[in-house]
This record gives sequence, C-alpha cells and structure tokens, in this order.
Amino acid sequence: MSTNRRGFIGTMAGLVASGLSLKAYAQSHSAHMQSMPTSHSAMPSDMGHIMNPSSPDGRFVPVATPDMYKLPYEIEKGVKVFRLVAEVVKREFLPGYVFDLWGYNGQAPGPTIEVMEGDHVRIIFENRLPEPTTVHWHGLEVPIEMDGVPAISQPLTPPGGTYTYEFTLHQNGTFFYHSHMAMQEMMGMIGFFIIHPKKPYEPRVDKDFAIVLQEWAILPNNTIPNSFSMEFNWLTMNGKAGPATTPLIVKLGDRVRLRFVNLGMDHHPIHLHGHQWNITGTEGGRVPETAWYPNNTVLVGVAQVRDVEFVAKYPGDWMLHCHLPHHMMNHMASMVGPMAEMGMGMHSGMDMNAGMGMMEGHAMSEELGPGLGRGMGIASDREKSISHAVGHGAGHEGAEHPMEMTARVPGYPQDMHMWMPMDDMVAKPETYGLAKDWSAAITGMMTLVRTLPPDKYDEIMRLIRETGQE
Ligand SMILES: [Cu+2]
Repeated sequence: MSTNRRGFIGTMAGLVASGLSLKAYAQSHSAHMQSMPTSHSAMPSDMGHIMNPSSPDGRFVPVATPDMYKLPYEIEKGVKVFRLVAEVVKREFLPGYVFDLWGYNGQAPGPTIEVMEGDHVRIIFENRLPEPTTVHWHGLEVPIEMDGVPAISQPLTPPGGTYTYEFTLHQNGTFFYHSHMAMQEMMGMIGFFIIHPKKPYEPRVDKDFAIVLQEWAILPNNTIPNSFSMEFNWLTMNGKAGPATTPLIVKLGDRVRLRFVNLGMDHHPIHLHGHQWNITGTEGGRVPETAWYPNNTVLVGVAQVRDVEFVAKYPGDWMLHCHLPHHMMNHMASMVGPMAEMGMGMHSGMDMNAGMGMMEGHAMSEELGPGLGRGMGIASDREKSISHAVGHGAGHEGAEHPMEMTARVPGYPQDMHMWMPMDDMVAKPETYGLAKDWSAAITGMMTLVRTLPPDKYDEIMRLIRETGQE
C-alpha cells in the first residue's frame, strides 16, 4: 500500500524543498490536468472535483466528473436553459500528447449536463463544426421531434446553424447525449446527461463519480483520430489516458457510486481491485435492489451505461481499469508495425505503407490472412525472432552481447521496455502520497480509487482547495 504517511509527507516535503508554491505548482501542471475550453461558448463552472458535499438543497450528492466540467445553465421562467455548442477541440490525453477532436463547448467528451427529475430543460444547440450534425438524447423518453436523428425526426443542423431541443424529464438515472453521425461519434462527440431522482436513491452515497470510456485510433506523429480504423491505440477515461487520469479520492467508509458510459467500437470490462460492487443502474435507469448481485468487473458495452456502488471499506490505492490487455496501454505503435526503437531505426527505401508496417489487402488476403495480424512480407524478416516491438539488435544470429542474446528470447521484449514512470509530469493534489513510480503502472483506460483515512483525506481536500482546482 502506497499511501503510507512517510510517502505522503515526503512528496509534500519535496514540493516545499523545491521552492515551488502549491499555487504555482498547480498552474504549471494545469495544462496536464484539464483541457480548457477553447471557445467562449461556456466556461468551466465546475471542474467536477469532489469538494461539494451536497447539492444546494441537500437532495443529492453532485456528480464529480474528474478532468471534465459541467455545462452551466440559466433559469428562464422555470426552464433550465443550456447552450450546447458542437465544435473542434483540443484535448491533451497525456502530457505532450495534444489531439484534435470533435466535441462540445471546448471539450471532448462534452461537458456533463446534470439536472433533476421533473426539470423542464431547453438546450439551445449551435453547430460550429464544418459539417452538419444533430444531438441525440440517449435513453431519454422525449417527443419524436426531440430525438435528434437527422432526416428522420429533424433536419440536419448545418454548419453555423442552431436547433432548440426542449423537453420535460420524467426519468432519473445516467443518460448521455451524442451526435447521431457515426464518424462524429468516433471523433469524441458524447457527454453525460445525469438526472437525479426526486426521491433519493437508497442507500445514500457519499461520493458519486461519472466516467466516459472512449477509444481512439491516432497514428504516431498525427493529431487526428482515424474514425475509419477498427484498431485503437489510445484509451481514455474522461478524455485522459492513464496516468493523466485524475484519481478518485474517497474517505474510508464512504459509499461510492461510479457511473460509466461507453461510446466506441469495443466493450470495456471495468474492474475494481479489492472490493465487490453491485450494478445499481443501467442506461435505462435504476436497478431494483432485489436484482443486485455482487461482482467486481462490469462489462460496459457500447452505448450502455452501468452504475455501480460499493463501500470503500479498505484503505489503499485501488486500481480501477478496463481489463482488456490492449486497453491498458498508451499510444500503441506496434499495431502499425515495427517502429524505430533502441537504435534499430527505420529501414530506408520503403514506401509509406511498408515504412509504417501497414499491411495491404483485405483481412483474408495472402498478406494478412495467415499472418494473424503480424507481418508476412517485408515485415516478417524483422519480426520473426522477437516480439512485434523491435528491440535490442533484433536478436540476430551470432549475437554475443548479453542484451543481444536476451533479445533472442522468443517474444522479447514485451512490457518492461515500456515501463516509463512520469510521476512529476502528472502530479496533482490527487496523486500526493502515491508510491514512487506509480505512474508507470497506470496506462490507458486506468485510474485509481484512493481510499484514504480521514487525516490523509482531509489533507488532499485541503490541497485541492489551495490549488484552486475546485
Ligand atoms: Cu476496454
């Protein structure tokens, strides 16, 4: 367990010793923690941190959306009025990895809409994308004119156009909005639409988090997702890849709700270490308690919502992650073939596709069929004795240096040459006190549930307040 007192104090002492004020520290890292809206359509009014103990009227615990903000609204004659803007945005998945996505109000995924059962909402939608789009309200029981399907229930909203959605909410639970154009969905166009119940759910929770699961195909040296790709090399939670995902901070004994939504091409079995939870909600609303059953890995299928609840009764920094092995990785380059690494370099004289290790032909072609995804032609010579990730000297015959001989072990290298701690680069109050090199263990669709005893919990809450993240 890594939240020992010494480690925690050590981190703090290191900060002080470096002469860095917490404020400056937070500012210097803010670019890593939050992709700020680039538009003026909405400013983040709530960064989704967990500082609000209750709603203004105490009826519910506001949902925390780490690394995302919530869409503000105004009340006009009893109607909650939101302004939702579709636009091109920039998002930093990991320090230094800034990508061009499509989203809403400066963010991908889009900001969370959080409302109450019974609310009457008006969503004034504006399209600042270069092509038409619409907004669909997934799971909401709304009149057909509000369903947001182009041509079927409404005209396309052209670039520069607007459309007003208006309806009354008679449901409660975790819902979401998204573009109803497939390629636009794969560019990031989704956001939560969370409706709190009039009569609070029982048992009451102390913490409530919401996480959007997404996947992206972005080739090396590119910043734009390939929405045609069937292979994905970036996996994100709320638009951040581990270790840039912000850990969920809970107090020992808290009852915790996690809400997941998945919009992508794959399903995500989300697993929590060290605890059992119940599935308490789906994209259709609350699950009756009589139907709860214990588990610790929830399969969040495409277009599905899963709410889970558990009691954080064991102190520690517990992994929360998609369990698909390839979804626990960052910027996987091997999917596009052997890349330059460790002195091997790229062979010269190849065309673009071969140089990138891309295969040609259809899935069952001579080139691809027998290879099970590995190179057959030009790529095979360089891969046959080692893993797909080219390593030291490629394990050539006659190698005598220990490193070269090691490289002759079939399959080597696999994971350890990817072990890249970056604790300082992703440091924020929520990571204080984590074990040294923690960041190397969290990549892709991964984060932590940090169950802290009261004193450490209070300390981190204080740091969050002081660094102005709230
Ligand atoms: Cu996954």
